[in-house]
Amino acid sequence: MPSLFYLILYCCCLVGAVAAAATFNDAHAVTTGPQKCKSLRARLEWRAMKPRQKKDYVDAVKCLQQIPAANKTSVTQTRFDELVSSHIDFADRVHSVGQFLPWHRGLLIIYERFIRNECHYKGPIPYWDWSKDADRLTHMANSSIFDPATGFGGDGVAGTYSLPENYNLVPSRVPINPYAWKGCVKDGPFAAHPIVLGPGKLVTKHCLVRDINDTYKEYLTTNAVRNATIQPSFELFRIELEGRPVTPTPKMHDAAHVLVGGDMSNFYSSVADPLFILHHANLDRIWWVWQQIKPAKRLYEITGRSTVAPPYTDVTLDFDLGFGALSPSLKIRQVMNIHEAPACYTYV
Ligand SMILES: *[C@@H]1O[C@H](CO)[C@@H](O)[C@H](O)[C@H]1NC(C)=O
Ligand SMILES: *[C@@H]1O[C@H](CO)[C@@H](O)[C@H](O)[C@H]1NC(C)=O
Ligand SMILES: *[C@@H]1O[C@H](CO)[C@@H](O)[C@H](O)[C@H]1NC(C)=O
Ligand SMILES: *[C@@H]1O[C@H](CO)[C@@H](O)[C@H](O)[C@H]1NC(C)=O
Ligand SMILES: [Cu+2]
Repeated sequence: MPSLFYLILYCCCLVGAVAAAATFNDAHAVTTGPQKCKSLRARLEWRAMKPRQKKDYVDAVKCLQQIPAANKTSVTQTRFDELVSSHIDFADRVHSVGQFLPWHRGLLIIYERFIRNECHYKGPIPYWDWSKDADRLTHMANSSIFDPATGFGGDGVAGTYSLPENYNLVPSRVPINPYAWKGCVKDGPFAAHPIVLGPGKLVTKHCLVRDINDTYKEYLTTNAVRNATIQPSFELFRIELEGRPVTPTPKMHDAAHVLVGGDMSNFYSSVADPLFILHHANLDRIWWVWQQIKPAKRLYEITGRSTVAPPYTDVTLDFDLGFGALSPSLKIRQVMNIHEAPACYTYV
């Protein structure tokens, strides 16, 4: 089982943008106290969204995949690429550590800001509550999240994609799992969009690849969620959710990444699959559920190492998350309470 973990991928983040709240830049003003929100944007489960909202959301993602990068480089052509690139650059530092959840919450906040400010998206950020699917006996690929018309497209088509010959030549702490690249997604809204980043740290133009594997369903059930939310401390909760550095079986973060497979299963470049945002919004929601069980203690509870390798240091609320050229940094303290700016969202 431990070998699974090396193949497993990671995750990421979302952002929930809000309509009328304080702007992101306001929140960056030099200030100490909590930043109030004018209103809270609700994040909804994908299936609770109306057909029109789903279409608008997909259009917003496509918009991000079209508009030019703010800082065009040889590898980042679009705004969407810049999100993928930030995760590739930070992946080794923001998984298996105390800042795992805050960093991904921050990435989603930035993402929401992009689609709202640059793509004029006004609707909710969706999350994918995979437990609704995992609790059933049906195949995961039958979930409506993978529906070509009302979802994100389906499984990869076998034999339509091969990893490049040199896929393991770029040094990476978490190698590409060569057994999770069944084929190109041939239906749904993202079938025609070429991905330029990944797999992993490679830069190769390729189709969106998936390899849906029901083996991981059992780690995504309502019981699995409960096993996390009953944990008494942040560190125990984070490990039960993330499964890192090492747990004997896969945990939810890794399980949904590897269940989808392909791009989504890669530790570095998983943001390339639009489902990344919905998966991380769900993890973020589960963290919020855990925080709300004992808000007085948990709203600002952050513990764990901030470094993956020695010398170890402990994470604090003043830790700078850092997103590279993507965005000004955020301190952990700024993302702990989603009802304060710059977050200003809630889960329903
Ligand atoms: C999956 O969906 C297909 C097509 O709707 C259906 O024929 C099949 O029975 C379903 N199988 C499972 C196990 O969910
Ligand atoms: C699903 O994943 C398991 C565990 O990694 C693996 O043994 C199995 O071959 C995979 N199934 C398919 C159809 O790829
Ligand atoms: C939940 O925790 C129990 C007790 O440790 C364990 O037996 C069970 O396998 C866990 N279930 C999941 C889905 O993680
Ligand atoms: C653009 O990206 C490069 C490479 O990541 C970085 O060195 C530079 O600071 C960035 N420029 C801006 C304006 O963000
Ligand atoms: Cu991640």
